[in-house]
Amino acid sequence: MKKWWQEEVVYQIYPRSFQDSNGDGIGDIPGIISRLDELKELGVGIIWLSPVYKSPDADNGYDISDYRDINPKFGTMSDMDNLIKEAASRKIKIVMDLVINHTSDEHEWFKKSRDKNSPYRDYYIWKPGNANNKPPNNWTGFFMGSVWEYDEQSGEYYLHLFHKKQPDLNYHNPKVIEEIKDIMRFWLDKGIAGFRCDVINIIYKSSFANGKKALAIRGLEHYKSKEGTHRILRELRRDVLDRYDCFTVGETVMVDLDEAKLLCDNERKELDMLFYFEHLEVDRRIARYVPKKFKAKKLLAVLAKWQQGLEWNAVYLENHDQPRIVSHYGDDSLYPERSAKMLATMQFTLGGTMFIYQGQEIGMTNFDFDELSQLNDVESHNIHALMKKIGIPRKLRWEWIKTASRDNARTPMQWNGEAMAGFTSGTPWLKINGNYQKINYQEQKERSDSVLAYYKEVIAFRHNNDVLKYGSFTPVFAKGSVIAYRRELDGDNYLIILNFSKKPAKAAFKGSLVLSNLGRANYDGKLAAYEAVVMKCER
Ligand code: ISL
Ligand code: CA
Repeated sequence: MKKWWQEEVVYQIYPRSFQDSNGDGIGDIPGIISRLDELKELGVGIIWLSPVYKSPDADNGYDISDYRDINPKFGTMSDMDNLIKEAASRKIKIVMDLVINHTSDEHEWFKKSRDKNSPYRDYYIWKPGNANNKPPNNWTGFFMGSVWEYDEQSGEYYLHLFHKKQPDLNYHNPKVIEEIKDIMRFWLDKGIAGFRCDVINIIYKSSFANGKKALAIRGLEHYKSKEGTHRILRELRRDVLDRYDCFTVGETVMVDLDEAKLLCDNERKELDMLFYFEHLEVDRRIARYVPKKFKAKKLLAVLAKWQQGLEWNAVYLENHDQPRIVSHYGDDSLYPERSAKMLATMQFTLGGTMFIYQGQEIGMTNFDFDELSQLNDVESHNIHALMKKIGIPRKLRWEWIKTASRDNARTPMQWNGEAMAGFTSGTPWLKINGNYQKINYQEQKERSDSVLAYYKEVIAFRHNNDVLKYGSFTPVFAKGSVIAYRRELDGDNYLIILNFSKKPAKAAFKGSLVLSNLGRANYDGKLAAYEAVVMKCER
């Protein structure tokens, strides 16, 4: 059965970088409200808000100190209520980020939990040190280093898979699950339409034994996609989510297809869909920071695997943790607009719910920082320090941080060519990309061959197209930099051909052209640099 959230385009907002309304250099909720019309015009039906809850911002809001309050930097609860209302009046729904693997260490629960005798002690994962009072096991975390932090006050260690200011909740404790249910109800009762569930496949730790040898993230095998997590997801679904008209999309780290199938199989009633990473790691080695050569053929194989493997996909090319797609699989120097449109063509001809990230619709590029000190992201700093420690040469370190830093996607939205790109009247919290006079919303809005215009076109094209939304996916061709795939439903079919290179290429296929990133009227078998064509074919 079709669901409303399968048909909509979801737009991810990273609040601190979207629109500042009061000149403090930090994007905020009133700023978002002031841009709802632009989102409506683009064709967006759902907004996913990265965390706006109260937070000391050790990890930009992914460390929550109060799930029922708003970070004063972003506004107030009444601003939030207003956003939900204003969005609804434009038929836009809001989805919140649900960060429940961990809280902030400044959350009331954790503060109380530091006391061994508190009923909150068991809300988190506390363990005594080993014989020499060294950390309880050898696990290493997502932001590098041991996952254990020693707490003087109680003489024990607590577990944190991320930053030490992000202690992990204890999902062996039923009280924690009840608290989470209440938080979910609180937001659903306000009228939000669902949750993006942060690192949801690692919430349940099934054992605390030492991890096996690993280059990064040692210990993963003890908590990734465990039965305990499946059980909790079903419980949240049964007791809360199924009572509302809402959906969930899980962020599932290092998930493989078999795990993913279990996590979002319709019958099992766990998640509605999930974000996997494999399609963005075609040119990455473990730990995302180490590059390897991009191969279009590999990308097609990965797309085919997930498109065919899951009943329903969550399709995305960017988010706040990833480099900009035009800088990643496109060419942001020679063919910025054309390659951005080629990638838009790819995304919007895949099956699943579409997720785009702020700035993607105008082809924003990676951050042009020229000093490490211009980066804010904790992960970038930690990884850089680690690379230095293990002796990676300066030049390589710089290259890797440049391509993979999470701040690549976090620079402020480029609204116009005026001072501070129309983002703020003050000093932005993170430097604005120097290319804002060339790449900005205002300029593109007025130009019919802009990336923005093309996004509007592909969104509208897809809206009325069941083949693209629900059709089957078949890989057809992969040679050099060119890939082709077919989407088919009830005898109707489309062939999509994409060139991932600045070199022209040939791919002999016939059909009537329905979409082109070069504004072509027909296709003669020859592809220009970064060209994309979509053809309707007879079969
Ligand atoms: O971004 C990553 C790759 O370098 C991941 O390791 C990332 O930390 C992982 O995908 C989990 O991300 C989510 O949870 C984190 C938070 O920092 C990210 O912003 C969030 O998307 C902890 O809450
Ligand atoms: Ca502000």
